[in-house]
Amino acid sequence: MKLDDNKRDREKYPWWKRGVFYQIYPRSYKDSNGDGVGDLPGIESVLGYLNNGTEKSLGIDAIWFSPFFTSPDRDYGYDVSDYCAIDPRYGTLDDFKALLKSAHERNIRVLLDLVVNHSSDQHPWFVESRSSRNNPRRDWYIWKDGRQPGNKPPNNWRNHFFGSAWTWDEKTEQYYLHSFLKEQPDLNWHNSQVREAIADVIKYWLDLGVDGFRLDVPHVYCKDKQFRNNPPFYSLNRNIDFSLFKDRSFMSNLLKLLALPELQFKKYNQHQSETHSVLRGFRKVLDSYQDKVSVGEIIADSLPVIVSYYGRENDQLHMNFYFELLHCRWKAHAFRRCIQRWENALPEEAWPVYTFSNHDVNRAFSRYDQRGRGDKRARMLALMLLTLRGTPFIYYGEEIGMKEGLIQREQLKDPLGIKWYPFHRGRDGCRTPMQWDEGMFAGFSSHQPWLPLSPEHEIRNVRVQDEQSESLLNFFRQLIWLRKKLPLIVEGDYQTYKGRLPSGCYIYLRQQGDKKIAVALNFGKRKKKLEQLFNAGSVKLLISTCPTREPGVIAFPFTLKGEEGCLLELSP
Ligand code: TEU
Repeated sequence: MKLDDNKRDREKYPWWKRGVFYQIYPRSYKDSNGDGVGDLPGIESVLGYLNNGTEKSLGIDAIWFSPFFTSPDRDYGYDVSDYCAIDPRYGTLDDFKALLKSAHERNIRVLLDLVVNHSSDQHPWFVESRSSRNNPRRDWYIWKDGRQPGNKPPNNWRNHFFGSAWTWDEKTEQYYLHSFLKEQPDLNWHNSQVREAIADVIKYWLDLGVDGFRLDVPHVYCKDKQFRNNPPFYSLNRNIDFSLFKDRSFMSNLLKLLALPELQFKKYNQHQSETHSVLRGFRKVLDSYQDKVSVGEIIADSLPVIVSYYGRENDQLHMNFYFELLHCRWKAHAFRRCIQRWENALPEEAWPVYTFSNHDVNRAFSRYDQRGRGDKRARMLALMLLTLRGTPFIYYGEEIGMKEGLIQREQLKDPLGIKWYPFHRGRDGCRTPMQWDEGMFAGFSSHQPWLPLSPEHEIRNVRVQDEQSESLLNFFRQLIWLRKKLPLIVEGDYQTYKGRLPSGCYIYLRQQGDKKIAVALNFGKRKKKLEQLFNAGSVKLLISTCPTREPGVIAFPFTLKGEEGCLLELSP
């Protein structure tokens, strides 16, 4: 049967390729019951801000929620003790159903965070598993005898947060494996019952109407069956693409170096080939429903390795994050190369995802805020995020230019910060409460929030920026709604401008048939003159990051201001 054009387009560009995604960290979005912690009814009460169907709202199409499942919060939700229950601090299952219904009524899809490399040590599965060596669930986690002599840990694997990946259990006299905290024991993905149990979790939420999942560290699921020691970091046998390092910021490279206390190349405890079969299994479950999606948090220093998780002809994850973009230096050529690399690495059927911030890294605004340049740069980032070829993920608060929170040592919550302070202040700074207004608690809560507000919340908030036509918030809104009117932002090819350009400029073209738009970005502080662009006959400015620049037809030579980005429509 021949598909009509519309249907074929819908299949080639389903909702998750067209949509703009938004990540919410539920603890910090909106508190409805005055306990200083965000919750589901709170989120439901502000859905209209995300999308009310008009250009006065952000126009968000899908939300990814960081975990709100029952959790002892040793890793703030990333240690789940019941995959099918809502933690009472966030609300009830009925609250979730109501939130999902309201979101769907607003055409907002909902993605949950599937954290199944590990569970919490309080999960009944682990409680059973550790209760005795012959408990039927013993093999659901990874237990090993100590190495003799001396009863040392079974091998040299280290966890991602520092220290051995093995913890001794006094009662049953064996070690269990944890790739993160000792309160986050790793599930045994070689056990078929575990696979079935997690498939049931996935089905449980899909049956309730959830639209998909973000997958936490899927590359860590399967481990070497022989538990071989990892080779030292400097061994040659490594999947590292050193060219990636030259486009990363100094801080990112430094942190990478500081993370070397792991001092090993994680050859045997991540990126094992069996993991691909787990993901193919997930995909089959998702595909047995309609219109579901998965996005993976694959971390690797090699793009072919990341790309392998899309599977053959995309039979694994629908999308994978591209974290290189979160580490890029503020240089035109760094961004150009970084994006081109991803474009080159992806097979045709694999769909890109872009994001500049999430709950694990310093907020993009502050990363690029050197000498107070954050405001201009945040607008350029927004322009890139919403016009590159791929699905954009906005991190809550990014749209109002929220800054990284300044968290004192005694206020730290994140175990990573508590462990590493002052070398690494942890991840609390990017998880501070959403800023709704200039009130004492920023309209987030009526009570002292669980983390302090980030700086300048008096101006960096929704209420104030809603009223200013030139605010970052209104720039995001304009861009997102413009994007919806220009299908070629989704469907068009991506191509870097290869002609002569003034230094510090990066220009890319998005093209579909004879329709073309170009994005011209000046990363430098000084103005730059463009002589011509892609031999276009006439060029219309659709939107500029510079609020005083009027849209309309432009003539060449055209001068880009310092740290200005323009979205241009080209005609023959
Ligand atoms: O992150 C995986 C991960 O490796 C990062 O946490 C990284 O090591 C860390 O941010 C260093 O800066 C995922 C989640 O996104 C993270 O929040 C969880 O803590 C982690 O998994 C464990 O579930």
